[in-house]
Amino acid sequence: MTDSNHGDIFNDDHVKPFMPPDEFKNNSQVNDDSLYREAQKDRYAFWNRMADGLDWIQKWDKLIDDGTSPYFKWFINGKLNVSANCLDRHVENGLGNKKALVFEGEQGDSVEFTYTELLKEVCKFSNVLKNLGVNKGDAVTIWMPMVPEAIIAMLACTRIGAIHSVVFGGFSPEALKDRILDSKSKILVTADGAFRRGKTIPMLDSAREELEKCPSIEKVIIIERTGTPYNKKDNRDLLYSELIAEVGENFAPVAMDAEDPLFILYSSGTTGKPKGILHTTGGYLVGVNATFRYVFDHREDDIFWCTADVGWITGHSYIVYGPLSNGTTTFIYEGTPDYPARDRFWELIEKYKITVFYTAPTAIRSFMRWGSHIPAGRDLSSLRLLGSVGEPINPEAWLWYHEHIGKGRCPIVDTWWQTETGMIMITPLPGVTPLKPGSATKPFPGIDADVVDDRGNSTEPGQRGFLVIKSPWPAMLRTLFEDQERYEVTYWKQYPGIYFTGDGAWKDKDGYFWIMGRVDDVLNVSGHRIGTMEVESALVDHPSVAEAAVIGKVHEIKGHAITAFVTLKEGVEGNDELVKELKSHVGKRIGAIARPEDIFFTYELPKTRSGKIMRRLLRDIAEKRELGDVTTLMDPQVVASIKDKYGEK
Ligand code: 7RM
Repeated sequence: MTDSNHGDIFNDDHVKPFMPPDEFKNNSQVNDDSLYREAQKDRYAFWNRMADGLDWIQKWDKLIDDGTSPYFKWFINGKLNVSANCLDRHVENGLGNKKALVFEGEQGDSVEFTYTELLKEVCKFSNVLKNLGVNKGDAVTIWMPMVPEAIIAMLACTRIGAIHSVVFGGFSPEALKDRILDSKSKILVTADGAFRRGKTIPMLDSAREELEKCPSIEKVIIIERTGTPYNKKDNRDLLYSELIAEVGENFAPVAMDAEDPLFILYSSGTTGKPKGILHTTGGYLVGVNATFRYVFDHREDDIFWCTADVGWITGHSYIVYGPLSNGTTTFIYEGTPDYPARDRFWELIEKYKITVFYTAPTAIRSFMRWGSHIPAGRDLSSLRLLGSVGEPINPEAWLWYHEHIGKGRCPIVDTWWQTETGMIMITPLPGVTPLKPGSATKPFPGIDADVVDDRGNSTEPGQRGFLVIKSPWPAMLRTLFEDQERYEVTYWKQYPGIYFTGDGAWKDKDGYFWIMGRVDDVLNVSGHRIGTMEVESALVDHPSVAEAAVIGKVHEIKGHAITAFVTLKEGVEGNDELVKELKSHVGKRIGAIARPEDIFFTYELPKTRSGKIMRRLLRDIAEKRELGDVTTLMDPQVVASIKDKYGEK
């Protein structure tokens, strides 16, 4: 362990579990331990049955090939199409007039698509992509605000068998460029601009220069969302509205192999370069389809709202593929919770009669701070189930959510998972599992999770260790795009044959998992994963900066607040002006979410004798703790000087 808490004993004796309310239990998908028992008896037979729930063009001849760990294959020789599973089969089954996607814009505008209508839009956009030369296996980058076209574009890619790479709309043009270069996308789908708290933010126009550095991009398809002006580049830029007006409304879904790539999603790691997490077709869809059904207790009349952006894995799996493959109505909102007023989310729940609401602890902590009188002013009686994802939820926030949003009636599913896992891994089943606020409870049926010590042995109850997954699961990442070595080193080297999550955790005497957050240098800022190294690389590439160390200071609302310690080059003076400049420099390199909250200049960074920056010390200073062991420090003077500076602020 890198941490000073090694060996601590935890217990939850003070926790009184919340039982599933009878009314919920009696109407739920599962209300006994049958799924757990089925999977325990034979994990593979369980996944086999889960896969049977999808439409396969050709059935698999073997469930899994695990002979070449860590390169697992699932549903060998199975053929299917993701968009056909999310759309066509529901229309064929008589759900054509059911709402598939409901959208509300920041301005209060609203659009709804039935399954028949969404299928038509997806077919049209598939034709557009095909006409532009996009084929099976080609990469398409999608950099968009939260509008229906983002989802239509994703589904159209899956219909053709093109690999989508959705880049979060809040990432900067430079971050977009890096991801386009890595994936070698031919096409970029983007917008003229995005609405943000009543203002418009330019998108395409802001990316103009960076796109010049992307030789793979042949065409840019533009959704005109805000009317923000941009210079149209001849022979490259095309309007979405014009393109779809010219094409047919049918497009036959392409039969994809279960192991054909479905999408790449870039995620922060411990180096400056983001990792291209690769998911494949069959296993991913089986995993998100089954977890959506059982974790969110799918019911025919649900209106499901996951507040994530489609640019994150939560959006991929539980706005798009999980809900739609189950024939659910999925709701999306373009804006933020505090515009035009702080009751915007509750207004939407009231207006659309949302039944299942899935959000992040950072949002819940903001709602708490704004006050319970705000949700109290709206009718939330349509809600029946709540979810949490993205970081550990503190019991105080859990209890507030349960009382003030769920009114004591709604179970909360605290779902632990990662971009890499593709699907929810540790979670309650809401009609079955007694809930303990702050615990993600137990592994989903078929998931072989454990907490282990340095040597890979299971820890005793209450003993802190590392969270690992000991057997493969269908929606697991298959590799890092064009970087097998990094895939092996990051996830499979710590414990051979076992997937290393990078999270610390402990189990209690009832086998409940308590996740404690990352053990590596990845920060969690408002539920977004940001690598300390990414921010450090952005800082050191500024001409005034010699060296930088970035830490996450514990923050009440955001989880972590980014704090940077910077040494400047000879002769450069550190002043407020430069602080501002560096903050905006990082914003430009990565995106506003990665802007440091505080920057401190120091003549040296605290380092070990081997030259490793001691971020732990900086964290202790930032959080005003007694400093731990400093004996390995190269120059003890440095700490005194940093402490002085820190105190000045
Ligand atoms: C879904 C998502 C993954 C990291 C993961 C954890 C943290 C996510 C929870 C959680 C405690 C949770 N994917 N995390 N969910 N920690 N309880 N319910 O967020 O790739 O962006 O982040 O997020 O540290 O490793 S992610």
